[in-house]
Amino acid sequence: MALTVKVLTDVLKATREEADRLRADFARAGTFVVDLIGGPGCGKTLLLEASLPRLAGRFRTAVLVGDVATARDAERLAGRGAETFQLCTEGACHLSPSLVRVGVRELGRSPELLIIENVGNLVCPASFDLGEDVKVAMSATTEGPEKPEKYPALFRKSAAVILNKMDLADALEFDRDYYWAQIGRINPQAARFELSAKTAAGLDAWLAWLGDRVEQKRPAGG
Ligand SMILES: Nc1nc2c(ncn2[C@@H]2O[C@H](COP(=O)(O)OP(=O)(O)OP(=O)(O)O)[C@@H](O)[C@H]2O)c(=O)[nH]1
Ligand SMILES: [Mg+2]
Repeated sequence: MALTVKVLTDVLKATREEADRLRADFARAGTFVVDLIGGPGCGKTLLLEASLPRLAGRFRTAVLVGDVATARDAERLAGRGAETFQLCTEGACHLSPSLVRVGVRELGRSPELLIIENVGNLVCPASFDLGEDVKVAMSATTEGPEKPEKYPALFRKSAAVILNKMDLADALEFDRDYYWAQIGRINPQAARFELSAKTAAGLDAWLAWLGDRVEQKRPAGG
């Protein structure tokens, strides 16, 4: 039993150390890193499909897309101005810093903005540091309004919260006040965005927030 605990401890320590190394490398390169986390199908990839053409014109942008299997999301994001690599976890329900390292090694010149689309999951990805600057929590009106209360760790750790599929909110009788009241209790400092990745409504505010953060980290003269 004691041996099992020691092995587990060492694994977690190695994971933390790899995240620290990634963070140091990103700091040296002036790369702003977003860990985008949300449940399966909340619209992470569609948001990136809509965002990349506008971000890529402004910043050297790269994307690492995490999924248990398939390269479908990376295929959807191809040709949108950002270097994109698919990371397959082959069963794991979250990305690890060591798998992110594999993706980072594939990147060409250091990006100014790196977006990591994590595996669709509201629980496990919240517990893993990938060396990112910010986690961004995403949920959708189709998932119901109680997600922040039921999965508080993710919403507590995130610098921004995106509520997607607002184009469906009326049909679903989605209770927006209830949704944001939970965020107000769990993480009142979080930036809040309501948008539709499908219609692009609300996209400007999200891109402005993100762009400001990338600018702040960009090396002088970069
Ligand atoms: N109506 C509507 N549909 C959306 C919106 N955003 C995404 N969708 C649809 O929702 C489905 C899932 O979207 P994805 O972008 O694949 O979701 P995801 O979060 O990347 O999913 P995983 O990578 O599997 O976790 C697709 O059919 C999208 O077209 C939206 O704002 N409005
Ligand atoms: Mg996706």
